[in-house]
Amino acid sequence: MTKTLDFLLSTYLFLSFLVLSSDAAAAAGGEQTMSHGQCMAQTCPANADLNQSLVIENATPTGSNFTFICDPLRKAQIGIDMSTFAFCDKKLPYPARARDLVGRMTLSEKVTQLGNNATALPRLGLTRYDWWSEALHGMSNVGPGTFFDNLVPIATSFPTVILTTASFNEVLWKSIGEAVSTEARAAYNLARGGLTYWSPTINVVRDPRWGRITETPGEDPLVVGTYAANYVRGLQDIPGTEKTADLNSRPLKVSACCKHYTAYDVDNWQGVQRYSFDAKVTEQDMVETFNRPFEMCVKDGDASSLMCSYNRVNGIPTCADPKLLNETVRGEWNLHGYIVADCDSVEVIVDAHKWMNVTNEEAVGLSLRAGLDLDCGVYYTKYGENATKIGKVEEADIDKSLVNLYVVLMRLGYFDGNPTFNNLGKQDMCTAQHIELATEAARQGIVLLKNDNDTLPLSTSNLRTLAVVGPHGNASEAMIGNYAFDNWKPGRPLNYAPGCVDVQCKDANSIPQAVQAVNGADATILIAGLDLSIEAEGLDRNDLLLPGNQVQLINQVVDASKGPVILVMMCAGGVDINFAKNNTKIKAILWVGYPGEEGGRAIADVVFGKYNPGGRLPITWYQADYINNFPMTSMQLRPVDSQGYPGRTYRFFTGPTVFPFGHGLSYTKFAYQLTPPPPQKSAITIKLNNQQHCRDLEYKNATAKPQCAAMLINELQCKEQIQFDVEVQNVGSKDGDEVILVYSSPPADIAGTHIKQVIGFKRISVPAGKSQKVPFSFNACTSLMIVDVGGSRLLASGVHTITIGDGLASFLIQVNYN
Ligand SMILES: *[C@@H]1O[C@H](CO)[C@@H](O)[C@H](O)[C@H]1NC(C)=O
Ligand SMILES: *[C@@H]1O[C@H](CO)[C@@H](O)[C@H](O)[C@H]1NC(C)=O
Ligand SMILES: *[C@@H]1O[C@H](CO)[C@@H](O)[C@H](O)[C@H]1NC(C)=O
Ligand SMILES: *[C@@H]1O[C@H](CO)[C@@H](O)[C@H](O)[C@H]1NC(C)=O
Ligand SMILES: *[C@@H]1O[C@H](CO)[C@@H](O)[C@H](O)[C@H]1NC(C)=O
Ligand SMILES: *[C@@H]1O[C@H](CO)[C@@H](O)[C@H](O)[C@H]1NC(C)=O
Ligand SMILES: *[C@@H]1O[C@H](CO)[C@@H](O)[C@H](O)[C@H]1NC(C)=O
Ligand SMILES: *[C@@H]1O[C@H](CO)[C@@H](O)[C@H](O)[C@H]1NC(C)=O
Ligand SMILES: *[C@@H]1O[C@H](CO)[C@@H](O)[C@H](O)[C@H]1NC(C)=O
Ligand SMILES: CC(=O)N[C@H]1CO[C@H](CO)[C@@H](O)[C@@H]1O
Repeated sequence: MTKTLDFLLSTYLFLSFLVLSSDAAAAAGGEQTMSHGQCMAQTCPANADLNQSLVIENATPTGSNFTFICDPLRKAQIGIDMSTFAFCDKKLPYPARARDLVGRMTLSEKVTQLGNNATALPRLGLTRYDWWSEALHGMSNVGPGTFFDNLVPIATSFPTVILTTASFNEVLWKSIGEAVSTEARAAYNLARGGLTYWSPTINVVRDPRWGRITETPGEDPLVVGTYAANYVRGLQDIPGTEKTADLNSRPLKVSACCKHYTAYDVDNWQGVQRYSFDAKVTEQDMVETFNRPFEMCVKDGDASSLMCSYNRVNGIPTCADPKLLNETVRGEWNLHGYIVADCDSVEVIVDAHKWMNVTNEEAVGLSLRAGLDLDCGVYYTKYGENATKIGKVEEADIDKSLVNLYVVLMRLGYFDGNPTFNNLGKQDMCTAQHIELATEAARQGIVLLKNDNDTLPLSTSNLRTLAVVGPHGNASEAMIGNYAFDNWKPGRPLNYAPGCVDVQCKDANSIPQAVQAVNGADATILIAGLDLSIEAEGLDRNDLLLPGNQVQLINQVVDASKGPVILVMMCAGGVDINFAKNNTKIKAILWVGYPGEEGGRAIADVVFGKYNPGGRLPITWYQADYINNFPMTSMQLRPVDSQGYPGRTYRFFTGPTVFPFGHGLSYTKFAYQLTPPPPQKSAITIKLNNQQHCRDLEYKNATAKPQCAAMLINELQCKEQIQFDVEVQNVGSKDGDEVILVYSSPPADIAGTHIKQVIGFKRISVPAGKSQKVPFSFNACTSLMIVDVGGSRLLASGVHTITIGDGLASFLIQVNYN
């Protein structure tokens, strides 16, 4: 019986995802050309241009007809012996080969290669290449570099990133990247996909109103950066070559891209558009919050691309800012790869920002000089040649950018082939293994927010009638009905009613039907929340409430239910559901994000106890009044006392929440113990030499300030490690997963610091009654770091606190300088 219920629920939800996904596709397609939404296509137009990649039209999955730029066999096809070009000489390093190639081009040929749609240069044996493909949570056809048709109709759609992040499982994050890149390589072999993917989205969620929370790994910079590094490594790394010393020759499976750099998290809020928004950002927030995930994506993930954003930062468009691009990304972080513009962001410099009234040619010149290599759009290709002729562009800047681009294509095997992947084909898309991984990601991400009296999991043995209610099932109604008539065993009805025609729930007319449906049911599952009509790219929220009459629907259904009510919240951003949290008839609440193509199965597994949930919220769920009198456009993370603005994220906000960052329950219970117990206070003593200078810090209590308040981390050796073991015991009666979150807090008297910050985490599985010892090791500089008002990274002296979990264990570390 469980199986039937599972199947019903899965099918029902699967259908709602079809609706969600096609909405996403429509929303993306319907927007201006400058936008690019991320979604999975389930059914796709055949906008086939078979010349986009180097594959012979009827190539087989075995790759027998697979070809590449320098393939000697191309002589028969194009009449050029490619081996006569030095850029095809495998003995030379990639940058030298790329310089040779660029050196053979005329200025106008060069310029044709600077847009995402890089045209063929038959004279040099170059074919057309579209750089724009997307793989946010599975291959997508949003970019023209990838398309689906009868040959490759579909790719595996993993849960949206915010839900996958809630698993707090690094291995899972990387595995998804690996599965996606395998499908991408297979699609490339079949001439349906590119090699360069503009994913992941790694902007920190600063404000709960942001429409793109679904795409991101949440509000903590370290969690976001850790997700980024893992997903990028999953996409890019070829086993055995990860450690290649020369990063300019490190082979790539596909190329990943960290986006959108930086301080980009206002889409369209009360008329403020990302295309003209000027984010006023302090250097402190930049280093500590906005840039940290990008730094980790480039340094730890070795991403081969980074995308600048639409907005300005402190007056300067990010895509034309030499400090942000050339100096920081290329200089300080040492990017090995190319920098790309968000689509048409060079154009918006002129048209939307009207920045310094620059001309088209000047915008192109300033962007190229700042370090922007590739334009997603046509500005570089359209104005690049004239701009050079009139002296707004140095041809040397074009050459440098083209070398960056071709080196990445060479690392991908675009010039020399990559036999490792030749056998990938149709049979590698949507494999049973990938679908299982998508299901597992949803299971691991789902968060149990409330579970009074252990109401979940539902036991099917005494469940005769189940009611499923909620606006998320629009398309599935007929299907559920059919199924119920045809296959549902007599005597065990499933009553389904949406209650509202859609998520916006503008009229209350169909609420009575939902109330009717729960009548007599032994349990009610209420599926509520948001969708892409409420929160999406180009669409920020104005409130944190359930839309329309959803609250009314929920309350009336709850009142009419005789059995327990389970509320399933489908949304990315947090929603104020205090009314439901407080309602004693709503026994359990689950958050399921937007759980991907296998989400229905995962939800059923959790509801009926086949899977014990262990996910944790990667964002704070604020109360609705949090955003009153506080514009989304103020970028500060810290409270602004003079204006009465509260702080943002768990690091800076001390007020009441609906559910805090890191919240998540289990069907079992865990106990923590530090083994062996560390001394009450450990000490790290760092001896300074007389070349080293102490840094001052503002203290709330000046008399508490130590003589040497802090040191610049750059000036320390930073060898000290903080090591401990946590013994996690499953003291309940069910096997389960536990996420162990570790935080540090700085000395209490320092003014203007974070309350606490995540320094690491691990997800483990512990059988009932068993325990597991989990070792942790943290670098003291990285993990106790604070960033001062000028953006310097410091290790402060004084007493720091390490907290494990929600205060389940903690100890102190005294840092001394002498
Ligand atoms: C691909 O290129 C060939 C030769 O250049 C041309 O004949 C054909 O029309 C092109 N196909 C498409 C779909 O553009
Ligand atoms: C790419 O550019 C070529 C011209 O070089 C054009 O024919 C083609 O339509 C463009 N493709 C896309 C997808 O924009
Ligand atoms: C870019 O960085 C390099 C090396 O750090 C520096 O020499 C050059 O002047 C910079 N260019 C611009 C335009 O900032
Ligand atoms: C841009 O041009 C407008 C109209 O000519 C002028 O009012 C404005 O001051 C100019 N802005 C800058 C930054 O030069
Ligand atoms: C480039 O300059 C030429 C000569 O001034 C002009 O005719 C042409 O329209 C310009 N092209 C663009 C795209 O502005
Ligand atoms: C749990 O069940 C007991 C006994 O039925 C009841 O008294 C109590 O109020 C319930 N608690 C909650 C939080 O529902
Ligand atoms: C829901 O279904 C109805 C009837 O089929 C349709 O008119 C309506 O547009 C659908 N709403 C959404 C959001 O798909
Ligand atoms: C929920 O309960 C809390 C604590 O009792 C109370 O402060 C809050 O006002 C209640 N909220 C709602 C929406 O009922
Ligand atoms: C300030 O710090 C000093 C030294 O630690 C301590 O004695 C004093 O009580 C503190 N004052 C306040 C108001 O906390
Ligand atoms: C399977 C397939 O398409 N094979 C083709 C590979 O290319 C050779 C030469 O062009 C053709 O003869 C094969 O039919």
